[in-house]
Amino acid sequence: ASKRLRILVDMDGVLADFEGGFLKKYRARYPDDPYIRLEDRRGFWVSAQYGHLRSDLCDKAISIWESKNFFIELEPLPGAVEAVKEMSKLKNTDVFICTSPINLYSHCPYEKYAWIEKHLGHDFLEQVILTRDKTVVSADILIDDKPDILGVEPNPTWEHILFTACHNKHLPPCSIPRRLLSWDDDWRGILDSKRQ
Ligand code: DGP
Repeated sequence: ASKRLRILVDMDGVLADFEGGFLKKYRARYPDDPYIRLEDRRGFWVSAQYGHLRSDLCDKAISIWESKNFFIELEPLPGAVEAVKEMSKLKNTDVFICTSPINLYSHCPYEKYAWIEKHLGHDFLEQVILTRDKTVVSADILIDDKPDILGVEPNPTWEHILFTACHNKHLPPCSIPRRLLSWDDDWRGILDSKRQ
């Protein structure tokens, strides 16, 4: 049996290298300030860890992703573009990109669309969902690197698959969702397990 599947794929940290892009631009802009190596990142919120390192670094971190061209210039994560294209070609499979833009809307929403057109093609713009609350979107699977995905819906329809990132790889395996370690991992097997 093969029921039709709807998959939500997050963008930053799953398709686009937010952490790598952030660190590169932060170090270029603030070469004399301390920084956090990717292997030392803990917690989803970059600004929180930078603020903890030194209080003025919170606003400096935020200034990086609030800058024009930050989101459009993010590199795709290894295998991401190929995997999503392949996933969307599977029969009985609908793939949507589900991403939360930052609230400073001058550049980020525009650049997210431009990134998707550039890397996945114009037709993929039909599949974009911009929302700050992913719990109200219905799907079978949400592939996302954020460990706690909360919103107004207490019982989202999707199963959260945690995409491994520098900030979440040390979380204890109990109490957290199933993982996808990278796009080389068995995402097809996870989809098949939901088709029943
Ligand atoms: P999503 O991955 O769709 O849940 O979107 C979360 C966005 O928040 C993404 O662009 C990364 C960004 N982000 C990472 N750290 C921070 C932070 O400390 N503050 C804010 N405002 N955004 C952050």
